[in-house]
Amino acid sequence: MERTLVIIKPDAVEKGAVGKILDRFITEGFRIRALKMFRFTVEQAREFYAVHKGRPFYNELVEFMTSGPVVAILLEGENAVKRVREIIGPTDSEEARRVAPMSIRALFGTDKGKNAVHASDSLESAAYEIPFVFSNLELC
Ligand code: YYY
Ligand code: MG
Repeated sequence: MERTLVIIKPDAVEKGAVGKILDRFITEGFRIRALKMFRFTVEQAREFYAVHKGRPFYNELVEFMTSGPVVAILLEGENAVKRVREIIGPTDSEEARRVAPMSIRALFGTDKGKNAVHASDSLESAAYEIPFVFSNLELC
C-alpha cells in the first residue's frame, strides 16, 4: 500500500467540485486516511512548492495557491502515487481535455496554471508533502 497527497486547488474549491473529486477517488478504490480544508499562507505555499523555486511560473503558482481555501486529502491504495497521477491527467488542463478527457484536470481545470488538483509525483515528494500538510494526530 502507498500513500499520496492530493490537494484540491482554490479554483476547484470555488467551483464547488470538492464532492465530485472526492467521489471519484473513492470510486477508484482509494481509502481516505486524512482530510482537511485550509488556506495556505504565502510562506507555506512557497515552502510546499520549494522544488519549483526559480521557475518562471513559481510566483504565479504561489499567488494562485494562496488565493482561496484548498482541500487536502491523504489517499491510500496500491500504486497510489502513479494511479492518482493518471486519474488527475497532465499538468495542462487543455492538454488533458485532448489526451485524457475523463481525467480530473480535464473535467475541472482551466489551463496549465489553474488545473484543479495537485498530486504527489513520486514516493519522495509524497514523503515530503504528507507530513508538511498533516500532523500525526490527523492521520487515520
Ligand atoms: O506535478 P504537476 O502539478 O502536474 O506539475 P509541476 O510541473 O509539478 O508544476 C506544479 C504546478 O505549477 C502545476 O500544477 C501548475 C504550475 N505550473 C504552471 O503554472 N505553469 C507551468 N508551465 C508549469 C507548472
Ligand atoms: Mg509536481
